Amino acid sequence: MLLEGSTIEKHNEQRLRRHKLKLASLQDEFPETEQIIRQIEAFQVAIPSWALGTGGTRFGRFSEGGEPRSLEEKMEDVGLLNQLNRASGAISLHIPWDVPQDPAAIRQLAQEYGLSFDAVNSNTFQDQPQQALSYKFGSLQHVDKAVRKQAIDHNIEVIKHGVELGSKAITVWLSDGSCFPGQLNFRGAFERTLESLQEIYGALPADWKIFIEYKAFEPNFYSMTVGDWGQSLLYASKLGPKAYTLVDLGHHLPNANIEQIVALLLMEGKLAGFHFNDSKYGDDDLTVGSINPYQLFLIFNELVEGMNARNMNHAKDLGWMIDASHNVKDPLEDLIQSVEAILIAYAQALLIDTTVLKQAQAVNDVVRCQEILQAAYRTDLRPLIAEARFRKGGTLEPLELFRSEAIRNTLIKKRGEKTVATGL
Ligand code: LRH
Ligand code: MN
Repeated sequence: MLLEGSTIEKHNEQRLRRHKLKLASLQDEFPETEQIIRQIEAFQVAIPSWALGTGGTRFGRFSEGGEPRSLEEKMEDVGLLNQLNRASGAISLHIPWDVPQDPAAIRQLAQEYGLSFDAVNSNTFQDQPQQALSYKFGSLQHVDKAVRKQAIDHNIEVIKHGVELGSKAITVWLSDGSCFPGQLNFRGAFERTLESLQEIYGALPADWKIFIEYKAFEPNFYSMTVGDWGQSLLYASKLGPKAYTLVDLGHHLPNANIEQIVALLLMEGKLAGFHFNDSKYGDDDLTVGSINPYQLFLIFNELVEGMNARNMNHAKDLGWMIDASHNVKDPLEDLIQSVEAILIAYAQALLIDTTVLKQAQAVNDVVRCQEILQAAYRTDLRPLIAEARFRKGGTLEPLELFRSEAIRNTLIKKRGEKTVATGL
């Protein structure tokens, strides 16, 4: 369900004068606004195909209604998101939740919606109905070679699906680990997992990458076989130049300094990119920037500094993906807020005066350093994000338009109250 162009024009007309006033005051104060707007225009965030329905927890699931019933309808929703904010022009598929039955038709549909395919995700953390061997005790780490082979074959099959769609990377997140001391030989598990990953690495097309996603706990609660950035980097370094470490913001132990991890992975040229979300306790998969927006800003500060140090293309050289699950919010409203939070953190990081910051760091002027960072963080750059959207034909206020057009109601009329999307 795409919006009429006239609907967006009418929405923007009603807001344009107020928007231009706010924009002008920023342009007066900051000569770099034009540069920042252009960098925001180039920035695209991939939407997870598994987060277009209502998630839920083991305690319950409360559907919003009108959820996408197929990959085609999921692409329709991402197409709509992209029409609203012109910054969600990519979708990240999870196999087998979203198998492209007819790749040619799916590619055609993606073209119509202006979408590309970001990293594809394998799934050896659930047993599928027709599956021969169980992943109860792991997949690539499993003590049984036959189970490891089944998991390796699945990952190679996922790569094939990705190649058919034009994707250029596979994300491997393993739930593998142990729940009790003594259950697992850590060295054995690492060596078997590395050997398995080497077979998957060997199946990568020349221009592909493999993203090794780490996680501190859940669903295993004593050890995870890819439990932190160090372990993921160890795998990625032993695998080769096409292997990188993917940072899911919710996969750290409490109070981990994620921005420092990001700075060092970037320094090593081993940062794959991100699964953006937010959390207060565990892998809560909440809206990006909803709990700790300052941490997100500090992460983008390290990203901008580190990418510039390596002359990287901000928009293209890292994987910018959301990984969220919606328990009490409308999935599309949640994703609109998440993309906005990412673009705001990026814009604020671009506003940091890195020259004076380096000077203050060079003389250990700790107070000045904080003042320089927080001056950028405390600047409301939402008009720059809105201007970037507006220049690309998007809406000045995506959330307002989503609501004023009662899009969820339209989706419910079209799809029904009780539809359930595949995914988390
Ligand atoms: C694991 C994870 C991983 C996905 C899954 C949907 O917690 O972050 O990225 O495969 O969520
Ligand atoms: Mn993730």
